[in-house]
Amino acid sequence: MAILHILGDIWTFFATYILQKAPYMVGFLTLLGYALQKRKWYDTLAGTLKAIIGMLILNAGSVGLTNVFRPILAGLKERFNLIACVIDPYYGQNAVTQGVEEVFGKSFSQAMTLLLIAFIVNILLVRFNKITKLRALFTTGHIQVQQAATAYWLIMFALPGLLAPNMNVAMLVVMALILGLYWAVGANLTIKPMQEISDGAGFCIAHQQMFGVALNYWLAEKLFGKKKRKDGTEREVKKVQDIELPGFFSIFNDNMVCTAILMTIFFSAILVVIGKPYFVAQGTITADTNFAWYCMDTSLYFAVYLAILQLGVRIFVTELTASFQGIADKLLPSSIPGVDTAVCFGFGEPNAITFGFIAGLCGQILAILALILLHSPVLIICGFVPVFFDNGVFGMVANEKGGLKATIILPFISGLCQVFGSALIAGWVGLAAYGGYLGMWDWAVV
Ligand code: ASC
Repeated sequence: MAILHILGDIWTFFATYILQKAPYMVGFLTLLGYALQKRKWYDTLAGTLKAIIGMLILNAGSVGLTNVFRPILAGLKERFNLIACVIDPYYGQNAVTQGVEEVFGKSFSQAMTLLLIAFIVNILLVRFNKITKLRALFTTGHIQVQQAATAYWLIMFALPGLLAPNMNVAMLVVMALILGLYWAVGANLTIKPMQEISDGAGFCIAHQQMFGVALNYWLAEKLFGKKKRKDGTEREVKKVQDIELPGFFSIFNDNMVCTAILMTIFFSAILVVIGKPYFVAQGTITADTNFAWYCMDTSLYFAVYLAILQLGVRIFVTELTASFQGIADKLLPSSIPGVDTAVCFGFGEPNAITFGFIAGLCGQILAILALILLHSPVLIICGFVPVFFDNGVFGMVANEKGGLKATIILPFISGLCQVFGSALIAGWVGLAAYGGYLGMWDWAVV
């Protein structure tokens, strides 16, 4: 019995501090990979530390972006007293935790067990990749927790038969199979696009828009990519980086400057709509703060955190992919690590991220206006995470395959889909009543 107790404690520790914390999960995999390659202990230590620190830096960038810009978008809801559902992973998780007992009479305490079984399903699917053809291993625990929460709700809604008291085990097994399959298949779909963007860096995406990445990559090539015309000439693909802007506009070729200027215009407009009194009431600024300066200062942080995030990627990706060879050679043949979507922001054309974000935000705002005009019973508020992390990566793959036009049009359409899809699902399954829905592309559309 004591041994079971100890094993239980080890599992709880692993689940809490490693599996759910992406930097330490990546560190753990790096350690394991180098150990399997029998590297010298001090090289293993150095590589593991770099992997963890690189991921922590990436996190600092992505948390910074989210912390500064999420309250601004959510501020629209409070400022105008809207009863609306915010599409954001954290609001979504909150909504599930709050409502699940009331609606289904179940608590979410089985989440960790669900996570473990689903992760094992993912590992098995990859282990037997000769049959399954699936090679991607999920390493992003915080994403797995958010998805486990939303999947828990959606599956109970769709299969109410599983709610019977004697169906507990069946319910967990069904959920774990569906989630584990989604992780393995979804991440696998991103292998080709990510190899192309990163010149074969050896990772894929384990996040919340994997089907979206595959679809946008495919659409960009089909609709905007290179094509032989009837007269034998080839349709040119003009990528974001191919555009030589003249005079003053040439400063937009520099990603930091481009991001800073565009975000200052966009976020200042939103901040002005919300108005200074709201931020004074929130205690963010005082009555004598110069509001124009505040708008500029806040907006510039977009470029700052994006640069931090990209630095983190450069530090950890090499370590993870070099060490993962050990895992792919010894434990899971031909496997590839699936990482946070922000990792691809360290590769490819950085301005494509900014364009994708802005186009996606325009799509979302237009869709929200349509919901208001059509008197939709569910109103949606943009969440920063879906609008930025989904559409940023869509912009990137669209640019790679279809150039500038694809970089603007595809994320714009994605923005529409995120809002309309989330309004439909969140309203239908009853999550909108609890104020939030996950809202990331796969979970709004697929
Ligand atoms: C998400 C989520 C985050 C971000 C982050 C992006 O879906 O929950 O915290 O995206 O993973 O780097």
